[in-house]
Amino acid sequence: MFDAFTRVVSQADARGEFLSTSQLDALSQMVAESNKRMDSVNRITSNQSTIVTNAARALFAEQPQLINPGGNAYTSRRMAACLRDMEIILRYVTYATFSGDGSVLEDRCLNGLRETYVALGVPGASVANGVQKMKEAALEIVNDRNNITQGDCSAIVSEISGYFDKAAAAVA
Ligand code: PEB
Repeated sequence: MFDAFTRVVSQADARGEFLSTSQLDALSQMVAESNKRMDSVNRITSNQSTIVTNAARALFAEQPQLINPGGNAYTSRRMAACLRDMEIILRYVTYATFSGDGSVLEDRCLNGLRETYVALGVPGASVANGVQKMKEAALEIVNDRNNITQGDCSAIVSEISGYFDKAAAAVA
């Protein structure tokens, strides 16, 4: 598991080189912009249950077969597992966002997830759809113009977006 700093250090160490100016510049930029990162994580974290619930509701409205008898989220036990899975994925997206590196998400959440879903008969494409809905909701909160000091959040938004996309692609 890396963060943005340890990843750069480990790459430089593997080559036996000092950190390059461009690496230092990129990390300085990241530090300079770190309030946006912390604020984004804080916003997603404090709205996590709303994000998960609304995304699940929208998913089941679109794909009611999931919650009908025979559907993969039918019965409270499976519904609970489904909501929990969405929450786990969102949680790892916040960890990746916080550390500025996707490896925690990849190694501890997505690795083997597709195979787990195939084995369980959980429809991966539906999970991916749910993840995309969480992405929309999360980014709306991160970008909420009524609540943030106006500024350029495009870099952090596209980084967060990439983590959700990675999660969706891993199970689709
Ligand atoms: C992954 N999900 C399920 C299981 C596991 C995971 C390991 C089996 C064990 C269990 O039931 O608890 N666990 C989860 C995860 C990590 C982890 C992401 C990462 C660290 O440790 N069913 C649907 C929807 C979707 C869904 C499309 C969006 O119809 C999910 C939610 N996951 C779902 C369901 C089950 C499950 C298990 C319904 C239960 C399946 C079953 O027991 O038949």
